[in-house]
Amino acid sequence: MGRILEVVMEIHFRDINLEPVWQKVRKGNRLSAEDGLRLLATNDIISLGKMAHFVQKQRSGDAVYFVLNQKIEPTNVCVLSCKFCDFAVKQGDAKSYEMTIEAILGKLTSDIQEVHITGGLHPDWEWEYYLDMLRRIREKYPHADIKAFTAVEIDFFHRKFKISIEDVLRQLKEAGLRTMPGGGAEVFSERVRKELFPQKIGAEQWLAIHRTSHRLGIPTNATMLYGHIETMEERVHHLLKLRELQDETHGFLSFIPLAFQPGETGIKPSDQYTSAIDDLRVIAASRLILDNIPHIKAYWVMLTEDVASIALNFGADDMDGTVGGERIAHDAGAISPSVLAKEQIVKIIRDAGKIPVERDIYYNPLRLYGEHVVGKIPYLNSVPFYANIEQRKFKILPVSPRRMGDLSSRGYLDAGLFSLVDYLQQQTKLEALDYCIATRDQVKSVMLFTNHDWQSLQGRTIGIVDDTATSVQLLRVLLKNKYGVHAHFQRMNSGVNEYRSFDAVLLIGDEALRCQKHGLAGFELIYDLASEWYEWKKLPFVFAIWAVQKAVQPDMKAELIEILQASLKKAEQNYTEAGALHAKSIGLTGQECDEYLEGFNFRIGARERAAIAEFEKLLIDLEVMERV
Ligand code: V47
Repeated sequence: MGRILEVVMEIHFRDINLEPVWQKVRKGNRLSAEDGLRLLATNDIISLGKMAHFVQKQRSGDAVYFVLNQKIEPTNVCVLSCKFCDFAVKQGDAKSYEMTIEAILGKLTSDIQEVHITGGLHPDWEWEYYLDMLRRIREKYPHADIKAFTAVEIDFFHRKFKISIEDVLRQLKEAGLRTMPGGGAEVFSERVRKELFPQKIGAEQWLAIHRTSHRLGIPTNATMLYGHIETMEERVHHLLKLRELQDETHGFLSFIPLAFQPGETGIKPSDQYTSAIDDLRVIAASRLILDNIPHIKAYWVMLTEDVASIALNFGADDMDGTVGGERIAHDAGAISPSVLAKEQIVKIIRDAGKIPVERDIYYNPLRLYGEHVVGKIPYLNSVPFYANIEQRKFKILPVSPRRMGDLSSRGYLDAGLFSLVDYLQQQTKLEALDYCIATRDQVKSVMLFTNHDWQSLQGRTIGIVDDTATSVQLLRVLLKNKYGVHAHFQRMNSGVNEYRSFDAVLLIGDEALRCQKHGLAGFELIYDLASEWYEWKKLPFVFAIWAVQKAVQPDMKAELIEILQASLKKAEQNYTEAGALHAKSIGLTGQECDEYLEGFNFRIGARERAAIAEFEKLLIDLEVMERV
């Protein structure tokens, strides 16, 4: 077996202006506008890419996401005349088209996971038509999630139909809207707006609409159209405005840099498209500046497959999807195909050395196309196992506890840090290792936020964050067996939620930690579920346990144990250092990180085994689980 190597990352800079930026990136410090300009000006593309890839790995491990999606552009008739757009035409134009709902339904198939709708601002269509479009899609394809209408369209509906922005969004959500695409942002600059799209909404309204959307529980994406007449300063300003809003709402799922296609727009000669170098610079700089947006998309439609493929090692962790026919970029001369087969996307991602992860609209993994995949709970308390991990053959997939259980039950994972309930349910297939995440008394990251004492939760509705597998069962056990109370549980979306519509909410992981520190608006009381368990049973609580599939070869298993042991040992010498990057990303100080990680036991001992047995017994009594 090989010797365990120190996991260090060195970059040999040709552009020394990048060195101070790298120092900040390594420590998880925020980049300034000046740093952003250095990134966008550098010719040291390889060093820039390495910095962005470092951040990408921290956030997404080896995963690159894609979705089986179908783009629908219901009409190209548009009341606006933006100079950069070759897609829009006026009513009556020989190239104009209008799709009926039947025609839209005709473009969908049952394997489609995401329907992406965006199009021209049609002067005559009624409000009901848009609502009906969403309802009929949901009716015919209930498994397909809808991402529809950019902020420009939302603003158009608001003005045309005299409905407030909030009501436009509420009604669309009720009709089936899940998320909003990021288009229409162009570049946040009044100068550019006046020149290229004077009739279109500006930065303030675009951001206000996304803010409202996030508040209503509709996550969104963000874009930036680059490579036309914008300056580097305007690019950086754009990214900083997005980062600012994300700090406030946490509602952006992904950022998509859109490479300008000059076509016949007249803004630039048609052969002056962006260079691959500039595309990679924008992707990498976005990953580094947007430290709070989870995903960066390499939108192959505009980048080409070749550039998108390289971007997967330059900060991008998402390929968008199969798309199924696109017109906005192609009408402006994009040379990419207008559809990619799933197999081609999988190949591009594999060739980039990543795990192809087929996802849903919220980035929950549905299927994996890779080998030797180890699941990682993406919360601070799992960091000791991964901070110093030397991966060797293994690839790391960050995935919520509940989804990890699901992927494992379908044979997609070799090993992982499983939520206890999933391990207990899959004991016939999984073999436990001696490592776990167990509390001593409190946990600080599995918290119930409410305004009611335990007894008064009787008959009330508790919102349960989508990620949890074990915590929700612990809550059930506490309510029933400790307090004799029955409450209703309702799963919440991943992403942003309207927490106030519940009598209580159960949060876990980083979000719980953040809310434990800063409070959750609308809720006065916070219960720590591990403290509740400890008071009752005088035992630790084991939230997660390391396990490998029994089918995994013994040498692979031994190798995994060896590298886990080494990572944990190193982390235990200095929790502050091991968790620094992660802790900073959720607003914790080094000392808070240290105190938090000190509160766990990462190895299974006699008391942890007793705690597992006790919890298993309670679950069987509650008929949550059958005896395995
Ligand atoms: O808003 C228009 C841009 C956008 C051109 O949210 C052009 O997941 C390049 O927003 N060259 C629509 N771009 C596409 C879009 C999008 C794409 C993929 C994923 C998502 C998402 C969103 O295309 C428009 C506009 O900014 N656009 N003309 C052009 N000539």
